[in-house]
Amino acid sequence: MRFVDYVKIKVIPGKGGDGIIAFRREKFVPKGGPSGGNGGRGGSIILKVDAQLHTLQDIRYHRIYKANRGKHGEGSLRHGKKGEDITVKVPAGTIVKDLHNGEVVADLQIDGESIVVAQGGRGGRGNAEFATPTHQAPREFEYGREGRDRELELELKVLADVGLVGFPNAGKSTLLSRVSRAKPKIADYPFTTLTPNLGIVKSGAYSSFVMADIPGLIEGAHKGKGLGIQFLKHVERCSVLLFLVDANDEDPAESYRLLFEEVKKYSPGLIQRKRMLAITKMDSFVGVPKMATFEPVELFPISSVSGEGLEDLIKALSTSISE
Ligand SMILES: Nc1nc2c(ncn2[C@@H]2O[C@H](COP(=O)(O)OP(=O)(O)OP(=O)(O)O)[C@@H](O)[C@H]2O)c(=O)[nH]1
Ligand SMILES: [Mg+2]
Repeated sequence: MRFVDYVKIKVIPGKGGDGIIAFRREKFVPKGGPSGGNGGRGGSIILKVDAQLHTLQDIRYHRIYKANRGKHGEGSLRHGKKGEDITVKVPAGTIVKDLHNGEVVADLQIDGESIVVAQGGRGGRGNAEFATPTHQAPREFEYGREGRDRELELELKVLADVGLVGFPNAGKSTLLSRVSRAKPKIADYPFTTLTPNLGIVKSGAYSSFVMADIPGLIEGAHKGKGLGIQFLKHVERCSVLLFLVDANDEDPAESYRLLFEEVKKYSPGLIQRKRMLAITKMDSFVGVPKMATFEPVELFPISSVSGEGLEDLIKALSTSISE
């Protein structure tokens, strides 16, 4: 399973501006030539990849995109202005489908890549364009064309950037709820989380990353014990594994070693990922937890209750994701 995000949108391109009929007026020339300008093209709707985005969340709140029409032509051969295009930012990995025929319109993968999904209507020609040597005072002109509305489905396979790994009750879901808008179930007993939760963590004005909270691991997990292990494969493509150990554990360093071993036995590749260790629930712990770990790992004492250490943690996660 990957996390799949869907959203349906409607795109309405602008109509083209009309061409017009006009004739030049000049001093001493009773009837000048045709001078009606063309209408401008209507605005188009464009989808463009923005690598800063990780979900379709923003689009979920704004589902109809309508571009303005082109301006009509004017006299003196002035053409109407083009309607402004609307650019909708989407995350990399967005697949665009036409809802009417199910056809895949685009598979947008690369930052900056863009596609016109609804072309603005063509502007109509003004009468000047219809002039020929034998037809010098044309009265023909065209109206602007309509663009074609479309209903699209955007699909994104979400790959989490940070995966939370910890024993049951370590405070994984609480951390996610504190640093994102996700609302996972939290309770004072193990195995509260049964399926993964995802949250978007804002790490700056324009940056964010995806954090995945998975069910707690238990010893023997690599042999299939418990729930958490089957979800480890979802974090396999995370850039960072954040291990969480309760400061109140008898020996937090040992808890970390056990978790490390479980993940390593499950997947030697996975444990190669960048990893960090958060010592949780620092607000409820008196003293200094034993943190001499068996391997050098970046340590973050945190509390999701008081907020202690969270800013530093997010900064560090964000930095190592962008590396
Ligand atoms: N005092 C204190 N309690 C916390 C903190 N973080 C979590 N807890 C409590 O610890 C308990 C377990 O928290 P959860 O977030 O559900 O733990 P989890 O790791 O998601 O647990 P599972 O889903 O069962 O794997 C809850 O009672 C939380 O209120 C913290 O920073 N300080
Ligand atoms: Mg949980």
